[in-house]
Amino acid sequence: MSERPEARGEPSRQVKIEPFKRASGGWTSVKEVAHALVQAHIPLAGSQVLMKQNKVDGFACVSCSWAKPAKPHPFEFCEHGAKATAWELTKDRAAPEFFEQHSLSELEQWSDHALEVTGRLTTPLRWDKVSDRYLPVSWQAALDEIGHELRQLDPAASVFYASGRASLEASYMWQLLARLYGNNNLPDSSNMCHESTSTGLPESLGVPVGTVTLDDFEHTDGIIYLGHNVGTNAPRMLHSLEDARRRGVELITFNPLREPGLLQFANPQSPLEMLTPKEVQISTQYHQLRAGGDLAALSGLCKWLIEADALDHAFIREHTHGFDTFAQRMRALSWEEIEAGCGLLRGDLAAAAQVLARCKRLIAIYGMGLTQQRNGVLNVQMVANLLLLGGHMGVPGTGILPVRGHSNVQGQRTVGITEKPEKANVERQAALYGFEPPRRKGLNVVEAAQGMVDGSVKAMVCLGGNLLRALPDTTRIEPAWRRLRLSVQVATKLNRSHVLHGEVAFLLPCLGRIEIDRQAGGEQVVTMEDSTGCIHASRGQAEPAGEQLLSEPAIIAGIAKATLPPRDSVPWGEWVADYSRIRRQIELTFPEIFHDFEQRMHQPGGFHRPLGARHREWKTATGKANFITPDTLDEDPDMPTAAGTLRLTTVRSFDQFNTTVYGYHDRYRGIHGTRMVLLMNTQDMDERGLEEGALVAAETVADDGVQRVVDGLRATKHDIPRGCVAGYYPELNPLVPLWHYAKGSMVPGYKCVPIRVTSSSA
Ligand SMILES: Nc1nc2c(c(=O)[nH]1)N[C@H]1C(S)=C(S)[C@@H](COP(=O)(O)OP(=O)(O)OC[C@H]3O[C@@H](n4cnc5c(=O)[nH]c(N)nc54)[C@H](O)[C@@H]3O)O[C@H]1N2
Ligand SMILES: Nc1nc2c(c(=O)[nH]1)N[C@H]1C(S)=C(S)[C@@H](COP(=O)(O)OP(=O)(O)OC[C@H]3O[C@@H](n4cnc5c(=O)[nH]c(N)nc54)[C@H](O)[C@@H]3O)O[C@H]1N2
Ligand SMILES: [Mo]
Repeated sequence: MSERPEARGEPSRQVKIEPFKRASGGWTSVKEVAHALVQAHIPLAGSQVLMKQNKVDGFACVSCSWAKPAKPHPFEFCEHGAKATAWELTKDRAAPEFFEQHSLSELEQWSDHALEVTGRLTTPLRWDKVSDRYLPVSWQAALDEIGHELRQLDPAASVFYASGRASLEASYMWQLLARLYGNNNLPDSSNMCHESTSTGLPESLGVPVGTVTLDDFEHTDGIIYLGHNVGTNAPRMLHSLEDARRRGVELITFNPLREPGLLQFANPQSPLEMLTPKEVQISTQYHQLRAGGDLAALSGLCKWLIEADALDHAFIREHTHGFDTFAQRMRALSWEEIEAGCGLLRGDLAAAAQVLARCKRLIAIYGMGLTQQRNGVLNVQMVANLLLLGGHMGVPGTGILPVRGHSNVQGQRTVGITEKPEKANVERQAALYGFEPPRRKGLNVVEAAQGMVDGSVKAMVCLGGNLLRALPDTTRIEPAWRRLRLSVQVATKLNRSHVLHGEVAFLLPCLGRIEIDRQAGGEQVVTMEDSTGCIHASRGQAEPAGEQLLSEPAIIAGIAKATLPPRDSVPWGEWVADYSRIRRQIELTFPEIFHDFEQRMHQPGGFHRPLGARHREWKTATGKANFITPDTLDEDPDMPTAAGTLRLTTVRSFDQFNTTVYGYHDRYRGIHGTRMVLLMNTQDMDERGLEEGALVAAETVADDGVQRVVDGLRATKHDIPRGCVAGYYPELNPLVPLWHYAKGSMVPGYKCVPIRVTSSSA
């Protein structure tokens, strides 16, 4: 099956592709903010809500998970944050009249952008088979029927998915609902994102999350930056990078694409720079390795450091385990295999290693380029190895920083949303609530998808997200999704995971985080955890998008009451009336992290969760930080060697938040008016006789008997290493086989998929 290049419900657009020449940020960003507000029909005068973004007593941005400083800038938001705010506060509504006019089979033809741009959902909806429409239903009737359906099913056949936006309060209730119901089927977006981190780091460092805080940026003298597009996906972090660079900190980047945010930055929020736009060079070295080449590149760096004896011997002796085996393996590697593995020259790696050797305090930062690989767990552990060689852990200015995705994805795991019961303090929950929690490991995202395909999963209950578009193998998952008995979606905006649905289907509208959440006990505050392990409060500021919207905690409580027998120890209604009661339960369940929760959450900048590795206390099996010796340099053990095979990496554009497509301008990559592109190396295009803009199809190279094709892509010359191509997520997800996931973490290998380019039949 192939994807349609254009979809209904969209005006035709002019396609323009041109190189981006300026620094990222700057005046364009400011104009874009205004444009986003106007487009969402938000008067500029009403944009004072933005002044509360990421502020003490304000709300935490719903876009990325970057830290919120204790002393915020006057405008503590970026262009994307402003866009995300405008997207949530839009005056447009997908009200019952809209659903009256459009059947779901018609809406199936609409693009992701066209669906979401219809506006906020306002009423609980139930799919009506006869008219093939979502029709309004009362909350009580919806909840009763959902409860009835869930009670009929074997708990093993139901899945409770969470995208990473819901608060700690909602997340805690969500995991308790699943466990009281009888399963650990609690996959979340982390399974497609930083699960490689949560799997790799506990073994290496005894922590499941990053160790770097904002303060560390002030004390470091070197940064290694791998597989993350900061200018697009965590722009506020550019403040920290900019400050560090002004102090002369070296910043070495490894990325197959030359991302402008990592090259130059003009701070659009600094009035001085607006007048005299002085750009800061962000990367002092930029290495365009081939997709999937990080294991080899990191091994090259480690080999150089070991052979040059640029090591912190005292630290290695006192604090680590496994160094000799690791060093031996690194020494034994040949430069030829390293060069072949990463596509970089020995000299390039040596130049980078020389800088690392000089750094007294080094921070390593990484994103999806490392985790969404078949050896994603090993990638993460190699980053830890590199830091351990120089003792860059547990003193100010050092550490590892996985840049998380959704604004509370890290926190959801912290309060128990995980398919692994041993990570959720279930014993304490058993004692608190007097029940026997399920002990069998639940389903992660890939396993849930496999379950849908083989028919063993019958119900998908989703707290946000757009799983159907986020998952790999779209064309195999879609028919499976339609075979579900029950699909329940708690959401703010319409997306494809709602338009396709199960036999019994509900779409339940919820409040967004920016909205005022009024309950019986008054206006409520919620909490979340950012990428630096910092937990802080967020208070909604805007009037709700509709009278019928319920908060996520209220909806979860409603589903729980309709599904589970009453239990005195779990007074769902009282918890919803006053969220501090939920926080009390979180504190009782996870006291080490959340003691004195209610007092500490309001501190400016929030409070940090305790992490042993931050002070060289190693909660690992050996009691030390462990060097993990890689058994391979290959990103992908199954990478086909057939001639003409290219490595496809799927990335985000400047104009999207995951599956939410705001628009069609990937400003920094100079691609406008379309997302159906394949960014190719000039020689790879010439070799295939492709002219600029030629329409092609991409086909996955795999021998599992399934044909995976996306047709109607425009081949476009781009600065990318030979043998690699790039394109957009989620349009290219039909090319990613469901079994193409990381060893150990099962994160789909979205960043290195073997494809070939064939002629288009579009
Ligand atoms: N505005 C905005 N912000 C976001 C999001 C969004 O969609 N829009 N999404 C949020 C979420 S959930 C997440 S997880 C994060 C994602 O943030 P990122 O981790 O930046 O995600 P991607 O856009 O997928 O880009 C990954 C980067 O890795 C590079 N890359 C690709 N393959 C490789 C490789 O093999 N090796 C190396 N070293 N690099 C590689 C790509 O060129 C790209 O620069 O951002 C979060 N923030
Ligand atoms: N090929 C490829 N695929 C990928 C990736 C990739 O890099 N490449 N990245 C993966 C990653 S890192 C991630 S995190 C996943 C993302 O996967 P998901 O988290 O499942 O998807 P999102 O696009 O973030 O979800 C968007 C929807 O969330 C709903 N929503 C927004 N705000 C709220 C809210 O406050 N409450 C509720 N209940 N709903 C809300 C809206 O209805 C919106 O349509 O995709 C993964 N898929
Ligand atoms: Mo993510």
